[in-house]
Parts: sequence; structure tokens; C-alpha cells
Amino acid sequence: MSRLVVVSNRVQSLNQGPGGNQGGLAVALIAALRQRGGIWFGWSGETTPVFTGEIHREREGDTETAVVDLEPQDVDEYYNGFANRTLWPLFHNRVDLSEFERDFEGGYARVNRRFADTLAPLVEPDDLVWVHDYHLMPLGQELRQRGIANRIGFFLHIPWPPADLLLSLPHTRALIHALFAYDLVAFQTQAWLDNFLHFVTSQLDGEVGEGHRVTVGDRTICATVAPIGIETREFEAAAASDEARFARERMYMSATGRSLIVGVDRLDYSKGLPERFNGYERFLSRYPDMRGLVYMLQVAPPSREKVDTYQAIRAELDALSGRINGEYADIDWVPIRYVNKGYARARLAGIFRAARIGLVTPLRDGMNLVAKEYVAAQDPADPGVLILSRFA
Ligand code: GDG
Repeated sequence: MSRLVVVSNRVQSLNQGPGGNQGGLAVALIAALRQRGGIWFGWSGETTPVFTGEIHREREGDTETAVVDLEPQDVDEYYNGFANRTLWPLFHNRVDLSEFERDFEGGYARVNRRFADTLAPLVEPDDLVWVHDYHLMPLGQELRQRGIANRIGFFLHIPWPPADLLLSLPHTRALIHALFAYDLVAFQTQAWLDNFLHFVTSQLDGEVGEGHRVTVGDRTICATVAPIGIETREFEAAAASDEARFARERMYMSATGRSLIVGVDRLDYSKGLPERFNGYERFLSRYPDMRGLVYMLQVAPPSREKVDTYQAIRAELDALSGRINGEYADIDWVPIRYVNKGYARARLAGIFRAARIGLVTPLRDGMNLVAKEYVAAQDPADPGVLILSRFA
């Protein structure tokens, strides 16, 4: 089997185990890398005054991480700018929140060039290159321009929006056209693939052929649906670990017989958190008998804190949880426990298992791994119930 070269914005350390803080995507990528051997390349999360392209490596058997530092301006324009102020809201149907600035667009192009400059010398002729997500859409094209002829795939973790939304972004055709440098472009769901194909045929004069082939100009690629799963066995094992059992017992003890409803989401406006809090409040107001019988735990680790829309959602949730607790709490009962921090994966598994209800209510989501993890963590003899919004 050829070696895998995974490229994503951030890279997680290889040696964390179930006590670690990484999410399902990192666990899945590490599992894929261990199977084939290879490199995981991306940004270190650190900054340096001047970009040098110096690579920091960490090795474990056949698997290696390779990361580079970026300049503060790169982080502002590429990560906090074009990726998370422009593309993320636009691709999640929030065109109202999507900001376009030429500097963001320039920073995005620059970081993709920097990634390509640094990565190209690491790629060996037989490697299979697998690029992840909206941060790196032009990377394939940049690699081709540096002579990389390998098979390169691109996977989009987030939704693909309808064409009319996408067209509100300046230079969008060039951005999407760049995807035709890949050999394979894959999406989470048929709906996102259909939106992509509609854009390509209506805006790029593309043609859809047999067997997922899509042609624009002289490039034919394969565009397909390849939904992400979770490492089910690994998560079941995490749910059965001592750390999970300890977390579960802590939950039971503090719950004093009440049923737990759990939500775990990055603090992001796409996850429908204010709507969830409001829905729960409505439930308490319509069914007074249920007060004191249930409580909700919302784990929401802060995310993208430099972006003001994320500061706004955090303030909104602080106010909402305070208001709901103020109105409904009793001396021995708090309706919402709202925590702004992350937990080790094994503890999370224990919390999922302790919860009678998993509440996953995004307004838009590429997939949603929490829903899958909630199911995997259940006791098969006495499973809880998963409630999903139609957009998960
Ligand atoms: C993007 C797309 C798509 C959360 N809190 C903690 C923690 N997590 C883990 C969860 C889960 C992961 O993070 C979140 O994955 P999601 O799929 O729910 O959402 P996004 O972060 O928005 O991910 C999404 C995904 O990419 C994969 O393609 O499904 O649609 O938006 O694994 O468990 N993990 C730990 N502590 C926490 O407090 N350890």
C-alpha cells in the first residue's frame, strides 16, 4: 500500500490515547495513518515573526506529524479571516455573517502557497495525498504547480451551499475551479454533492458523466460521497474505561435520580445552541411536571475565540443559561449545567453513557460526529435516546 500524506489546517499529537482531548476527526485520521504509515502535515497552531518553512516533526513507528509555524498575519487573514469569517459562515448558510476582505483572500492564497512550498519536498512519488477541508481548497492546484503528479484527494468536512449563496463570494468560480486539480473530491452527503454538481454545471460549464466523473475544461475528476464515521471500537472501549466509569458515577451521584439530557458541541453558531436552550425552556414551561425530573448538561468548549461572531454566541449563551436557570432553578435543582471547557475523550464517553437523552440540534452540519459517538457509548442493554435536528 502506498504511504498516506494527510494535510489539514491543524495537526494533533499522535500520542494522546483516550485520556487525550482530541476529537473524533483526529482519532479517525490517526487510525488511517497507522494503517498505511505516512505523514500528517499542517499548521502547528504557533506563530513565528517571519515564516521560515521550518518543519517540526514527531515520529511514532511508520507514522509522523510534520508541522510549520505561521506568521501572525497569516493566522489573522487565512485562519481567522478567509477560513472562519468568510467561508465557514457562507458554507453554513449564514451569508449574513460572511465577511469578505481582499486581505483575507490574499492571506488564504499565501498560506496555501506556503503549505505547498513546504509540503512538496516531503512527497514521494508513490504517496497518496489526502487534503482536508475548506482551509485548503487551492492546495491541490498549488501542489500541481510544483510538479506533484501524485494522486491527490480532497475531502470537505462541512456542507456545500447552494449555488446562489456561493455566488455572493467574489472570485468564487476560480476558487471552485481550483478543486479540479484534485483527482477525487468527496463530500459527507449526497445533498452537498448535488449542490457541488449544480454549481459546476451551471457556473463552470462542467459536465457530469458516468461513474462520478465530472469534467471542466481539460480536467476530469471523480466527485463522490464518502461520509465520515467514527472509530466505533475505540469509542466503545473509551466508554468502558475506568475514566469513563468514574465520570459516569460522578454524573449519577450529582444527578440524584434525575435524567440527564446531554449536548456536546464546539461553541459555534452552526450548532443551534441558543435554539436548543430556548427549546428546553419551552419544554420546562409546557411540562411543569418534568421540572426537577430532568436536567441538561451542555458541554461547549470555546472555539475560534478571535472571531467576533463566536464572542457574540458565547455572550448570548451565557445570558440565556443564566436567565433560564434564574427563572426555573430551585434550591436543589439547576435546569442547565453549562460548561465552557473541553473534557478528555474517555470522560466524554462516560458522560454520554450516563445520559438518557443525547440532544444534537445543529442548524447546519457537514455530518456531526457527536451523534455517532453518543450511540457508540450506550449500554446495549439499556440505551438512551438520541434526538436529532433534521440538519444533523
Ligand atoms: C467538523 C464539521 C463534521 C467536542 N467537545 C469535546 C470533544 N469534542 C469532539 C466530539 C467530536 C468532535 O469534537 C466534534 O465533531 P463534530 O462532527 O460534532 O463537529 P465539528 O467540530 O464542527 O466538525 C462536522 C466533522 O468536522 C467531521 O467531518 O462531522 O459537521 O463541522 O468528536 O466528541 N472532544 C473532547 N473533549 C471535548 O470537550 N475530547
